[in-house]
Amino acid sequence: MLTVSRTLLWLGLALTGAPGVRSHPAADSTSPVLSLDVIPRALPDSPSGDYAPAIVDCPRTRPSIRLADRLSDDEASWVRRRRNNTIEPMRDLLVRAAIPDFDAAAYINRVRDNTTALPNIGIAFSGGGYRALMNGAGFLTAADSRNRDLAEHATAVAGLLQSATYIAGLSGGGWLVGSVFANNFSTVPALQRGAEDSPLWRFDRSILRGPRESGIGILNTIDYWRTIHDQVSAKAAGWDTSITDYWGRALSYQLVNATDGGPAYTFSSIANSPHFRDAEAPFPILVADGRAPGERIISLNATVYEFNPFEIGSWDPTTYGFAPLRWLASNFTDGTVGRGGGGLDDDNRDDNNCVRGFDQIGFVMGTSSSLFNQIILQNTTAAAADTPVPSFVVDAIESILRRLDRNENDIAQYEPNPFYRWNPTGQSHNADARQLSLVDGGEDLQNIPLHPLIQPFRALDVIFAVDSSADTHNSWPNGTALRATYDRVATEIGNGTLFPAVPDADTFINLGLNRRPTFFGCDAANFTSSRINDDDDDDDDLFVVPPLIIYVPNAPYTVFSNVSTFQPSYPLGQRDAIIRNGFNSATRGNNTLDEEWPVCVACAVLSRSWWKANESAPDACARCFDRYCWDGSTDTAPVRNYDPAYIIGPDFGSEENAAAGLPGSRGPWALSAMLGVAVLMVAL
Ligand SMILES: *[C@@H]1O[C@H](CO)[C@@H](O)[C@H](O)[C@H]1NC(C)=O
Ligand SMILES: *[C@@H]1O[C@H](CO)[C@@H](O)[C@H](O)[C@H]1NC(C)=O
Ligand SMILES: *[C@@H]1O[C@H](CO)[C@@H](O)[C@H](O)[C@H]1NC(C)=O
Ligand SMILES: *[C@@H]1O[C@H](CO)[C@@H](O)[C@H](O)[C@H]1NC(C)=O
Ligand SMILES: *[C@@H]1O[C@H](CO)[C@@H](O)[C@H](O)[C@H]1NC(C)=O
Ligand SMILES: *[C@@H]1O[C@H](CO)[C@@H](O)[C@H](O)[C@H]1NC(C)=O
Ligand SMILES: *[C@@H]1O[C@H](CO)[C@@H](O)[C@H](O)[C@H]1NC(C)=O
Ligand SMILES: *[C@@H]1O[C@H](CO)[C@@H](O)[C@H](O)[C@H]1NC(C)=O
Ligand SMILES: *[C@@H]1O[C@H](CO)[C@@H](O)[C@H](O)[C@H]1NC(C)=O
Ligand SMILES: *[C@@H]1O[C@H](CO)[C@@H](O)[C@H](O)[C@H]1NC(C)=O
Ligand SMILES: CC(=O)N[C@H]1CO[C@H](CO)[C@@H](O)[C@@H]1O
Ligand SMILES: CC(=O)N[C@H]1CO[C@H](CO)[C@@H](O)[C@@H]1O
Repeated sequence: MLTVSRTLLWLGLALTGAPGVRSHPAADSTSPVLSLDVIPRALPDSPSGDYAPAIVDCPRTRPSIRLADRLSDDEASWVRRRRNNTIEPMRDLLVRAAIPDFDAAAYINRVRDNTTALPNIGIAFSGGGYRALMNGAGFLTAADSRNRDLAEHATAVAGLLQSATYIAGLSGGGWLVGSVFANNFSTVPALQRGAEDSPLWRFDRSILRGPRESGIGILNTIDYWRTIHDQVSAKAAGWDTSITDYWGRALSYQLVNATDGGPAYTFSSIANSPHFRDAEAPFPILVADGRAPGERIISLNATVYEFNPFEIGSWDPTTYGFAPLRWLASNFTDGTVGRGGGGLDDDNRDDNNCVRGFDQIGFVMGTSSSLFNQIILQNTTAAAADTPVPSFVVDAIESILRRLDRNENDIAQYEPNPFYRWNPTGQSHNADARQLSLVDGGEDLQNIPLHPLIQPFRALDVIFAVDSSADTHNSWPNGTALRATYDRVATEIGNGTLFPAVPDADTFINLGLNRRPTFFGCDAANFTSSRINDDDDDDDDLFVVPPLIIYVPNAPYTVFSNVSTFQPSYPLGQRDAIIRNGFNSATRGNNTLDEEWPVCVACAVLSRSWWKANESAPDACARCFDRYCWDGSTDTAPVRNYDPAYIIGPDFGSEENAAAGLPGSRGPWALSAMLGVAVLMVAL
């Protein structure tokens, strides 16, 4: 009876999120009474019920850091279930592609129980602010078989999301992935529709002004910032804060469909959401870079950290460990929490307690995109007169800057450092630092989050890399992100990762590799191939060949989607037009640019499987590979100007476009639209 009422009390507290609750120890262990199946834990999982983390009792099995010498047990068992769930969608996708002279259904049936032979798919969304979010959202729309009304046009990639094991995002791409997973694995069209009385995906209103309303009623700019300021102050009472806290909170209003941007939502609680629990969605990963103490410039030598629903950590030898994300900000020392004996600290406090709620989802998204702290900074420190950010926020940020040093304004502060005194390789840069400083995942130029996806333990066969980087003077990508990853794998910190060769920027532009999808690493035989036997008999030996990369660059299919990285707001018509442009990129204009595009995607997905089985690809695939694979040739003539023209023609199907003030809008826009029609009519 006593147990029951205590359980109910705990449940009540947990569900109402009463501030300061110290959870019953059993709650976080694998007690049969309080197992996950029984407790309907939802996403707003922070024990404070608000933005601030809270001190709680440690679970019976104390959280600890593990070596990065394998997948975590949680991930490994989750992935087993996920891969099983990808079989049917993948079969549908491959059958629909109808590769001539190839029976995809029979093939998948044959390899379904062989994890080595069954294609293992990842998707990566680059950084690039709202541009990256929107362009990536177009790809995601096409890849999601739940968008049935659009799926008939998206035959090449529809169901790719359902077939993928991993999905990674960085900075603006992380907003996309984070927003989808924070909102119960919503589809992109649902996010575009938004929600009543909610600022969800209302990018027409600047993040500086804040929303008109947020669940509870009308907000004004002062109330908005006052709420954010109060939340960050509550956290600051117990933990170090940075500008990223303000930035992440502001972002959340647009990305998380809950009152005040869901202050109690954590990244680790994605693990409790139904789609993730049932492995019906891919494994989401966000990326940030580590900044060593005293370091200013982020180079390729920076440690790359990842956040996933179970862990935060790095595969790089400079950290080589993972902490359980849920317990971030507990006092880890050399991999364990507390002195073990339940000692008291100087303030007579029990230093063996644990902390939960630090991995707030907006803070994680803000960390991955900390470069955008600039949007707040440049507009707060500028002429206060017409800035919409109220002075009390400016003052708070100024005081953080004074504390930090102005050059560190892109930083997210993680204190205590979970990797304090953790140095299994002797190569750590920050084992002695109390703080772990993380910055925007794109600052090392690896602007596509490929690092987590090329880890040999994840054994991916193919990665769709959606690149919305602003590399050229006109904010189009030129392959810099791929080159950065290629260069890094060859260095010591690359630690055995592999990546296919990619050419220089001029070649990318001269050969048009950034104006159409391009496959890199098609020929597996071009790598010295061998196999790491992991000494068990479950057929998941690691092949020492990198995944095939399907590079999907942002290009002007139907709209000039090269909007400036720091543009703070977008009319909804422009938002939707850029998303459609990304859709047209993923589908080659609904196959109008290449009716064999679905065959070519299917060939790329199966390519590594055929190679592993020593089988040759069907003839139709050879034609695809001729067309889409980079064949190693270069054209390094210096590019003076890269001003790509429409690949399809202006997206005049929507009147919003013309109204949205897009580049070349109104007069010229309408004119080019009419010209487009004329050209089409002549062509027909
Ligand atoms: C694989 O998925 C099927 C449903 O698609 C299910 O019936 C089966 O139990 C699953 N197998 C495993 C090992 O999870
Ligand atoms: C989440 O999505 C699932 C499946 O689409 C749905 O059944 C469930 O009601 C949703 N949950 C919430 C809280 O919206
Ligand atoms: C947003 O939340 C509202 C209220 O909970 C819900 O009805 C709606 O489906 C949600 N929309 C999305 C896109 O998550
Ligand atoms: C990166 O680290 C290597 C040694 O590990 C060093 O030789 C190189 O100079 C470093 N590069 C930069 C840019 O710090
Ligand atoms: C962590 O250690 C610091 C410094 O000793 C202490 O102030 C803090 O209370 C500890 N936190 C917890 C949750 O025990
Ligand atoms: C390619 O992009 C990089 C930045 O990522 C830029 O410095 C370089 O000038 C660009 N080169 C060309 C030819 O566009
Ligand atoms: C976008 O690219 C076009 C050329 O392709 C260029 O004319 C335009 O100025 C660019 N817009 C931005 C914002 O850079
Ligand atoms: C392709 O189909 C989608 C979905 O119907 C549509 O929005 C888009 O405009 C089409 N693209 C072209 C180039 O017609
Ligand atoms: C699984 O597939 C791999 C690669 O094709 C092959 O080497 C291995 O023999 C297969 N295992 C079984 C049990 O068929
Ligand atoms: C094959 O590998 C070599 C050596 O890494 C590289 O230079 C070449 O570009 C690669 N070819 C292709 C087509 O990737
Ligand atoms: C709303 C606003 O003032 N936005 C400005 C913030 O700062 C950037 C960079 O200086 C400007 O481009 C925005 O217009
Ligand atoms: C393949 C490879 O080189 N792996 C190394 C990665 O780093 C750890 C820690 O330094 C080594 O133990 C691995 O051998």
